Amino acid sequence: MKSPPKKSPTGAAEFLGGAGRAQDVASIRLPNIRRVAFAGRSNVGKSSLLNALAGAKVARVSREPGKTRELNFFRWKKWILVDLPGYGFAKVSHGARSQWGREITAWLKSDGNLGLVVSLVDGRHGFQPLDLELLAFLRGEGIPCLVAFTKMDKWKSANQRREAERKLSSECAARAVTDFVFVSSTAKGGVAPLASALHKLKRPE
Ligand SMILES: Nc1nc2c(ncn2[C@@H]2O[C@H](COP(=O)(O)OP(=O)(O)OP(=O)(O)O)[C@@H](O)[C@H]2O)c(=O)[nH]1
Ligand SMILES: [Mg+2]
Repeated sequence: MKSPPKKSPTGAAEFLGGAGRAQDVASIRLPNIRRVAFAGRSNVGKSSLLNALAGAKVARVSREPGKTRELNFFRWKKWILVDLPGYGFAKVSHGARSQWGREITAWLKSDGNLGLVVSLVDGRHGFQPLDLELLAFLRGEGIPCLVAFTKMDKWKSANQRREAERKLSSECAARAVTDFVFVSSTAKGGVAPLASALHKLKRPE
């Protein structure tokens, strides 16, 4: 797919711009409303979840990891949704990977309007070391975080899914993670838990 459309067909979500570096974000004139950022390993489903939430294919999705290379900003309702490049992408050099990490953390630290980071974790694998690093960073910075376990449609039966949810819930308990949801971008209604969590966010002062 080429560059994201300026507006979704329904007009519900609007692409505001993308930045390869934290310092370039300032050149995108972002409205003074809360940002909700989607962070997680490459291919975990960040762009898909953003699209499912907004009800429009505004962010680029790919089977190939490493699709999102910029911080992409979308206006949706009263929020700015931020699609972040993924971390842990094996095909890029170590230097490029740490550069990405630096850019993302620099932006997360500097954006005064950041309301929430949705930390996406593949529901089939649970927390990986880089996910735990992100959580530790967010905690250290006092940035509110909601863990979203993704691809929950991949379980073959309701029983398997229930068992997976039980295991993931205890992983959360072990790590003192209290805010988490189970989502699927492909299942109809699979993002309802995320939407309701967002609606509970405090409005900007
Ligand atoms: N079954 C299933 N597949 C999903 C789901 N979410 C994403 N996918 C698939 O996973 C792949 C990666 O999705 P993306 O949304 O591009 O992932 P990303 O985290 O934005 O990836 P990068 O931009 O590369 O970091 C695509 O093939 C999606 O169709 C889901 O909830 N269920
Ligand atoms: Mg992406």
